[in-house]
Amino acid sequence: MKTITLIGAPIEEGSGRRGAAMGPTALRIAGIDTVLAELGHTVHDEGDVRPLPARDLANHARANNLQMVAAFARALHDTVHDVARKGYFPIILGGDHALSMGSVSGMARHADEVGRPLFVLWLDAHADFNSPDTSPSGNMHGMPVAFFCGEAEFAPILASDRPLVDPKKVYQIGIRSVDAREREEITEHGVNVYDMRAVDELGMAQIMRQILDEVRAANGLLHVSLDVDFMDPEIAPGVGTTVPGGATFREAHLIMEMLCDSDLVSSLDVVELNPFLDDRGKSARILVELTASLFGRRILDRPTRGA
Ligand code: HAR
Ligand code: MN
Ligand code: MN
Ligand code: MN
Repeated sequence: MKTITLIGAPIEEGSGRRGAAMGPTALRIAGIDTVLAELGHTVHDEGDVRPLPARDLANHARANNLQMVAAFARALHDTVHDVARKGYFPIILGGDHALSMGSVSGMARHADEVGRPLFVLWLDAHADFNSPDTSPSGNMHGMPVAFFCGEAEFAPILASDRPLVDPKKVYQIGIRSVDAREREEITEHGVNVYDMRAVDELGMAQIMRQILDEVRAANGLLHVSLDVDFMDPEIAPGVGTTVPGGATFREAHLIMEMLCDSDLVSSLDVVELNPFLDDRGKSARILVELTASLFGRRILDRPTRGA
């Protein structure tokens, strides 16, 4: 059993519209804390992080709301690092995906301290590998992976000596919307991308086995970042950037069960939920279901676990 710390991150300034700031509240109303406690875990809810003022940063024409994004990134970096250092499992309740600039870099600092490599599993329709230089929109929720992999064009959102994530240790599944210059970047940096075609050709189980084998062989920590738009809009409409052709509930569920069996996961972001666009709490409830599967809810006991 784990000790889990819930950290709300009500940021919406990284996306192009309002509503994601209500995400943490919707996940709490959908019962994320009680579901985890019923599975036997100890759950602490830290409430929402308080963004630290980032008045040292000037406005940036190609990085919308840079000050607020940086404020959340700084607060989350410190909080997530602190929680992980105490041996607790942080779950970050988003909030838009720009928050991963802080959560992933906080985990990278922790991984550095314990001398283990950090791997990232990015479940998303989007690669989120734009920088202010390449982004067509300037929306910073399309930039976190480039940021924590150390792309140079960013303003000093976090200290420049922060530990970075090796792009070859980033695994993305579900990708089906990539911008032209972003595509060049992910190839050049060697990000491991399983797009929707790969999911169809290989199947989710084989993809997950490959990834988990890599993490296990390297004795790595694994941070999971779950974007609502990873799933098909039919089952999870509560997100500002729906893309057709997403993961089914069964595929997402299988991922969570395999992650649970692996016992390799150290931290989780649940991001991009926009309750204002949701259909009577449907997407929030699915996210809570998937989180429960990651933490041990199962249909049947399997005779062979962990394989
Ligand atoms: N690639 C597009 C952009 O940079 C859209 C990014 C949307 N990102 C998210 N998170 N919704 O995955 O503007
Ligand atoms: Mn995303
Ligand atoms: Mn997305
Ligand atoms: Mn580059």
